[in-house]
Amino acid sequence: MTDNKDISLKKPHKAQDGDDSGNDFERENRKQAGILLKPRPKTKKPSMYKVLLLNDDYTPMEFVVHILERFFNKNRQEATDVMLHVHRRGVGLCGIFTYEVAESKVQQVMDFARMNEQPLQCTMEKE
Ligand code: TYC
Repeated sequence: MTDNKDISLKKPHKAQDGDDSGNDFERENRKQAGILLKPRPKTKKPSMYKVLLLNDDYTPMEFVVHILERFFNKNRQEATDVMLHVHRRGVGLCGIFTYEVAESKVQQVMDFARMNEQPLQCTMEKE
């Protein structure tokens, strides 16, 4: 048995794209009115992760620009802007991805830096 007191304690359902099934309160009211409810889609938006580059005193600027073009599909101007941001501020955003993609980008950058004997560091954090 569900009444409004129970459902008010739950996190309200947030409608996503293609979900016209309404929030918990609307659904409860429709149910009470005897309206047949469409089941909610059981899809969830994935958590997203920022991939960040860290500054250091040794990695050449041109190498960092190359990384941003090669692994983050930036054009030369975008790559240069991000690189200079990292150089000046210490950290900068390369892109935002699902967990698996972010993890793979970090691994590719770290492998490529190590292969080229550069100390460049790349990390990810939950958005
Ligand atoms: N600070 C480096 C230099 O002066 C350039 C650099 C930029 C290094 C960004 C790392 O993520 C980085 N050569």
